[in-house]
Amino acid sequence: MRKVITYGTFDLLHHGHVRLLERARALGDWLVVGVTSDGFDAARGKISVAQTVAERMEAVRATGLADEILVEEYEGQKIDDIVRLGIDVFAIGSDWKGKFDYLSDYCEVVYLDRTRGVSSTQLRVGAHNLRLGLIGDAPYMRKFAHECGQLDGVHVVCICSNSGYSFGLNAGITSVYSPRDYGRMLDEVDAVYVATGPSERASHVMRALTAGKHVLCESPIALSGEECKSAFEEADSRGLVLAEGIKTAHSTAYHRLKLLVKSGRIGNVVSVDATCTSLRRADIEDGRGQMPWGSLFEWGPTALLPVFEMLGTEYKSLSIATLGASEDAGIDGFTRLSFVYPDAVASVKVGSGVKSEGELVISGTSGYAIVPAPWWKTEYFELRYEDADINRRYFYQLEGEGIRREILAFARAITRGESIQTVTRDISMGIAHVMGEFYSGACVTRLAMQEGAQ
Ligand code: C2G
Repeated sequence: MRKVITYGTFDLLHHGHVRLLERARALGDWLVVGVTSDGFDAARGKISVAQTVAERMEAVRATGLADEILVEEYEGQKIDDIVRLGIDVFAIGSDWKGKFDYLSDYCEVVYLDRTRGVSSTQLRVGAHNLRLGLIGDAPYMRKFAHECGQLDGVHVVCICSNSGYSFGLNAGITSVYSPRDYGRMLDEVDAVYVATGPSERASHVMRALTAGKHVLCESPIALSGEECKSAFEEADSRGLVLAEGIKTAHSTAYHRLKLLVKSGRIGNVVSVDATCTSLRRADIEDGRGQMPWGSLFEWGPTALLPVFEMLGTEYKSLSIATLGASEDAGIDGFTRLSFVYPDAVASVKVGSGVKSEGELVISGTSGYAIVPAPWWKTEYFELRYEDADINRRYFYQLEGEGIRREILAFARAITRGESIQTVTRDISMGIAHVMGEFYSGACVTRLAMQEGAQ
């Protein structure tokens, strides 16, 4: 018996896939089809797959063309499968021409012509085709626009910013408005990404919502709990998606760490200590960025995320010490937040123009988790114990610093009604409340910061 094998994602199965399977089957007497696992696709950067592996396998089974179906889970598995199953022919579409020649050491390799005019990408675009407008001047908006370009069906059509002209041209965006014309931009889009400064952000969110547009807003959404609450109430009353953007929340390593801690792998959590700093002020001075924001506004939400996710938002007390902030709150250079919970403590340190070890440590009653710097975009963490023999290291690939997954979750929330599980309302409210405490001056000790000779 001549055995043939082929592999693929087979997302939203279409006649191009079916023709491929028919021709592969005709090459022998028995066809094995390897369907990629969700994790394997994510690892090879294919994250906008619409269906789960179970749905995709069912679609392949329903064609009646596969004699055997298996899941492809890891790089190199093709060799394992070919040897283990005694495969005679490996067949794959011509878009892979040359890429699998190395398999000819194990069996015959055949490239079959790809069917023109149909693709999963095209079908996915039909499923969600989102016109997105960006407003703000943050340097990372360029990265954001780039990541949108990596996804099917999400199109940045215009930008509203003071520095938008050159940025817009670079990103290939045709409509560029000044912030005065925000209303005109809103007319052109289905959804907005808001990354403006502290004093304007909440009003930009509100204007978009009242114009009936979905919003993805960099965290913090607002500078007080009440403002944040009314933004969510506005979104709910209009049936719109309002998502708070913290890219770390979409990082696979961070998410897995959270699951391990929640399942008790380090015992009860007694302390969460998160530090995030950058010297980005230097970039601002040489014109590469322009964020006259304080460190708490810039870094606070990211650093607060693990605190609120591990310990909740019901702390007993909060005290804030800040260096370099002017009396009207504004531009802090370094800020430390100390939380006391009924049975735990937490500390957050953030700095702009200050450098420290940007790590995350979660201490528990049986061990601790450590995420080395820069923990907010890590691909790696460790669980450590008194007995070092049982320490474990975990690695996960991070595509696009989590931004790509963040955009995808937002797009899916709009087009498919999927709820966003990453940054919950509770956390959004907790972050806005901390911002409120800081900007109102409650529980804040202000210290002068010495100007360093840089
Ligand atoms: N295909 C085709 N014609 C199309 C679209 C796809 O012949 N119009 C073929 C592809 O060439 C591939 C198979 O259908 O052989 C499955 O395609 P995808 O689902 O896009 O999977 P792919 O990403 O190509 O995965 O390990 C996975 C494999 O390397 C291939």
